[in-house]
Parts: sequence; structure tokens; C-alpha cells
Amino acid sequence: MDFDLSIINSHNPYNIDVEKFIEQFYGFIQLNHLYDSAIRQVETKLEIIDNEFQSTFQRNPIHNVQSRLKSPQSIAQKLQNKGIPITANAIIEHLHDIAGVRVICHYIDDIYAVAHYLSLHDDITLLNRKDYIKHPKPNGYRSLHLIITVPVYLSTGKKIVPVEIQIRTIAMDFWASLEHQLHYKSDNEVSDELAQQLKVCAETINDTDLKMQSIYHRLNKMD
Ligand code: 0O2
Repeated sequence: MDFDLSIINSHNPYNIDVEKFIEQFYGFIQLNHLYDSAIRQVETKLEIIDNEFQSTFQRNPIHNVQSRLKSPQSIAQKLQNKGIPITANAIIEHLHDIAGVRVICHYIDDIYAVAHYLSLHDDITLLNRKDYIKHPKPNGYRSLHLIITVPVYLSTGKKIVPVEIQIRTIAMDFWASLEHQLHYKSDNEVSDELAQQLKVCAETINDTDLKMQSIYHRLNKMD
């Protein structure tokens, strides 16, 4: 520590353990850097997959990629729900979705192709796979979820970092972002009615995704 803690402690009405607070604060900054680096690794891998598709098949399976670090509020809420203290170690041990990458594809086949080509990378380990496309959630939610780990090389050595990857079509993403807003609606009666309507939309969107893919296959004589 290169400054005098007694200065802070002399103005510390709530008796906070300043040394512990600073230690934890730096711990969180380092975590931020670690998960951000893991996201960059995954983004690069996805870019390479997409570029190879372009040079081999003259088309891109990926429409776009969005990444995010889970917000501090969301992290705190999730740890609290699990009854776990909010520390940097608890985050590493218990949460696998701090680093999140969302891959938006054109067609359903592209989702599985991207997941397959990612799985061929021998520095990636698959921890969990949830196929909400083959098995949609009761509300109609569809996406392929993967929890993978990637290595991140720091001055202190190699760290294995989990990243949650959600892969979905443009249409599934359109649906999920509207459905997400439902969670912030407090009027239960309206929410139930809208949830029903969204469920119908999810089925319509799935039919459209399948038809678009079939048209694409026929146009390119893939069937
Ligand atoms: P945020 O803000 O996106 O991070 P787990 O993480 O395994 O403890 P869970 O719910 O079993 O919790 O994981 P799951 O089913 O893999 O879902 C994780 C993420 O998928 C969610 O993150 C959402 O982003 C998305 N998701 C899952 N179900 C739905 C759904 O019904 N509607 C929408 N719009 N998105 C969904 P978080 O943690 O909720 O929040």
C-alpha cells in the first residue's frame, strides 16, 4: 500500500475496514480485466469462423456478435439469491455468466455450425450446453446456450475463464429482447395476456425461421 491509510481511517464514520475494501476493490478490477479478455478471445474465434465461412462458402453465418460483462447489480443479486457472500472469489467459483457473448445468426443451421466449429478449438472446454431450440422454454424462448472456458494468459500465468455464449437467429433475438421487457412489467393481468401473445409470436417466428431456411436451401440447391 503506497499511501497512509490512517488519513482515511480518521474520517471513517461507518468503521469500514478500509484495507479490506481496497483489497476487494482491486480484486474486482482484476476480475473485470480477466473476463473482458476472455470475451475478446471468444470474439476473435467467432470472427475467424465467420471469415473462413466467407472464404469457403462465400457467405457469413454470423449476422453480428454482442458482448457484455454482467452488471455489478446483477452479480450481487445472483450471489444473494444463492445465499453466497459477494466477494471476488465467490464470483469466480459460483458464476459462469460474468462474461457473456451473444451470437446472432441468419439461419438455424448456422447456430449449430458455429457451435460445432467452436467445439473443434482444442483450447476450449465445454462445461454446459442447453438447447432451448430443440427444447424451447414454456414461454417460447429459443436459443442455444453454451458455457465454455477459454485460457487467458496473464503475467501471473494461465487462467481458465468461463464464458456464456448464447447463439440464436435474428428472429429469436428480436423475440427475446421484447420478451425481456415483460420482466419489468408490474401489472400481472397485462403481463399474462402479453405473455400469451408472445408465446404465439414465438411459434410464428419459429415457423418463419424454418421456412426461410428451407427457401435458402432450395435457392442454393442444398436439399
Ligand atoms: P442477463 O442480464 O441476461 O445476464 P444460471 O445462469 O444457469 O444460473 P439459468 O436461468 O438456468 O441460470 O440460465 P439459462 O437458462 O442458461 O439463462 C441464462 C440467460 O439466458 C439469461 O440471463 C437471459 O439472458 C437468457 N434467458 C434465459 N431464459 C430467457 C427467457 O425466457 N427470456 C429471455 N428474454 N431471456 C432468457 P440472466 O441471468 O437472466 O440475465
